[in-house]
Amino acid sequence: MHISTELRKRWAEANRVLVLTGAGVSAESGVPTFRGGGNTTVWKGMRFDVISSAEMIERDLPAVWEWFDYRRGFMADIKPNAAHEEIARWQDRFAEFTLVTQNIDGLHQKAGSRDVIELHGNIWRARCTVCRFFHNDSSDGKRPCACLECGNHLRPDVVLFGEMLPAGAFEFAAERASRCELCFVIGTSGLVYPAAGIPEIARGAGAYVCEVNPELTPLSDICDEVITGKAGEVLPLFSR
Ligand code: BV8
Ligand code: ZN
Repeated sequence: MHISTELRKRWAEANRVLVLTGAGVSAESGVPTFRGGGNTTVWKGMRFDVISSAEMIERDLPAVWEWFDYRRGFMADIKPNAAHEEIARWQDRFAEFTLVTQNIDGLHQKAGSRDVIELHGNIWRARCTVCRFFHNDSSDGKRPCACLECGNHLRPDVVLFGEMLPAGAFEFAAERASRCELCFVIGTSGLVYPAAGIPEIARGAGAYVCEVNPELTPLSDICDEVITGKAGEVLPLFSR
């Protein structure tokens, strides 16, 4: 687990830095990863991109809630790890720092990160299937059984497979990626799009791209540097 002098130099001189995270950054907090994006069977023999899909909301919303309530159950008392804490420190170190996550667990925010771009939503929020009502139940953990505005069904405020990302979220992340000098790709298998396209945009715009992951991924080839290791062990090395 080594940080090159090249990376240390760029780290010391950078003003505009972007970080993209995936499930791997929460693995050391006890959140199971998806082991390779959509086609893993995760729930009652159903593939991830089936139970977490737009079609399933239409076909069987209670089943979708069952799946998300199960995950909320074990996510309720998980804590941020050293990787989340280190990334939170970076936001005040660089003139322009952008944190983009695919994670819906809210651990970056729990670690103190502000303005987190949640590309795939947040498991602690619910929204109405008809009107624009939102309910953030990270406060009391209880979710109303129907929309308090119009009485229609609520659904998890997460982006499911086949659904568009939150308006402007990807565009803002892509814009920041196109002007960053240093881009970190931490704990993602790089299989789910358009999120996996962000490091490609940064690379295309001349940024130095560094991957932190115990394994190689499809994104490793576009990286200037690959640090093979766990995020919770590698990231704190930067502030040492
Ligand atoms: C869309 C929320 C437009 C829900 C999620 C282009 C090409 C191919 C397919 C597509 C394409 N464009 C669109 C698609 C379809 C699809 C897609 O990408 N499919 C994949 C499976 C091929 N994309 C979509 O549907 C997206 N929407 O494109 O809209 C549109 C709209 C209508 C019609 C057409 C187009 C929406 C995708 C978002 C889906 N929602 N999550 C929920 O959680 O239930 S995705 C979810 O899975 C996560 O958010 C994340 O994105 C992904 C899991 O990936 P990772 O986070 O990387 O986790 P994974 O387990 O795979 O890997 C973990 C990594 O960590 C590993 O590499 C491991 O080695 C490493 N690791 C382990 N421990 C550690 C570690 N690293 C560091 N430290 C450690 N300790
Ligand atoms: Zn409503």
